Amino acid sequence: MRPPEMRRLDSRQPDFDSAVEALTAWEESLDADVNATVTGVIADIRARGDAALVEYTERFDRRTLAGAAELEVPAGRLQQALDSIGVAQREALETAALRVRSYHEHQRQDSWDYRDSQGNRLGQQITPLERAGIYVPGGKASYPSSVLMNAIPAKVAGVGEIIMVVPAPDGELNDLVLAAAAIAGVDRVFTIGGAQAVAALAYGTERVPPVDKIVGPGNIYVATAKRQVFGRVGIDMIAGPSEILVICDGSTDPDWVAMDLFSQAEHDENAQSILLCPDAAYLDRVQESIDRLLPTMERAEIIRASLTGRGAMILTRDLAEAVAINNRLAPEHLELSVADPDALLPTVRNAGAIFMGAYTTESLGDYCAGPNHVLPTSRTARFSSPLGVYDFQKRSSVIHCSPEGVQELGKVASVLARGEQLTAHARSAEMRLDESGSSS
Ligand code: HSO
Ligand code: ZN
Repeated sequence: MRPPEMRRLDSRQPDFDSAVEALTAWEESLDADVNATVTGVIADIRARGDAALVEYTERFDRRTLAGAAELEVPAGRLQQALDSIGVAQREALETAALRVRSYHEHQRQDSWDYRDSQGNRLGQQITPLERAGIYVPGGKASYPSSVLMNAIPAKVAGVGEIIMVVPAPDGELNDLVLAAAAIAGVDRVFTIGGAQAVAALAYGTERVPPVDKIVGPGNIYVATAKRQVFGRVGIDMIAGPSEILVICDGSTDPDWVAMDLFSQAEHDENAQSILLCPDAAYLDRVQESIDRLLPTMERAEIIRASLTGRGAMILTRDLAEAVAINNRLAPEHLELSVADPDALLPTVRNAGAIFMGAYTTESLGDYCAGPNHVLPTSRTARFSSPLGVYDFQKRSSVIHCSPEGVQELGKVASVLARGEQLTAHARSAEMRLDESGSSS
């Protein structure tokens, strides 16, 4: 196999701006057929509930079911999975879970209030969602680490019940996924997938309880279904292919950098790995590492397709320019593989997660450092954040006016309401004023 030549760009080249623009070109195809199919599936689940859910599951997952009861994984099965996996896997999952929990505990928001100068109390009350649904894909992207990353923030937020759905093609279930669910504190698991699972979570069936929010990645049918049920329930985000952008000053072992680029490339042919460095000779050295290491990789074909398709090496004038380009691309993961990452950190505006220094490979963040690995992709890091406890907590405003405190507010509200010709608003405020007759 010929080694992959990554696209080379130079920030001094005349068409550099449009070359960077071209790197961002990724649109999840909004397929009209998929959209129509999903609309049909959702309508069917709403109309026929469990009966439809059983039919779709039999058809798409090649199963024979006696009834909807068989779609729920018995409670004891999670513990059984946990007992069945190897000690090393179990200990690693438990360590990761502990660390992810500690990190997310820092994110918990508390209710607050204060008193204004007139004695009114104003505040914000935090309430966890009652029920959250977690979608876990079947097949090659069925990651136990993602079960931890989705369920633990919900648990820390205090969500009342966590419902997980995961398809079981041919009846096969991944024990590591079930073990992770047990460790994370998932309450109920259903072996359903696709748009039908999203519809069941959004609307509920006789068997599957309706949830308030659906999180977790999935294929185009799942993503389309999440878009369609949004509004009825909350959703986390629509995740695009994984992305890594590495900024190097030339001091990191090029083999390390090559492997970090591979680590996201191996997720998917459409994943994007980009390297920025002000030293052209160093880019050559990383390319040599890629050529040498790629044949040793199990997922060599996927990595090759990703690196040659959407990957790039960019020669920059200096590190400051590298950060400026990063800010334009707003990647999911940014590695600052430089001797002094703290010097660059304050200049980073857009990145889902920032990995500091040569030792902090992104893969540690994927599994066990503590922060969440569900991150904004496709440049959405410009305006959105990692999945967190705040995604499972909501806020209610609290207003408590005293008899004295209402006097000034009542006058202000009355004037504004009359300006809007909303007389009932005005009078309800005025009735509470001392000088008003209470029925005027
Ligand atoms: N890097 C992925 C998450 C993951 N990696 C799961 C390994 N397992 C998110 O972009
Ligand atoms: Zn990963």
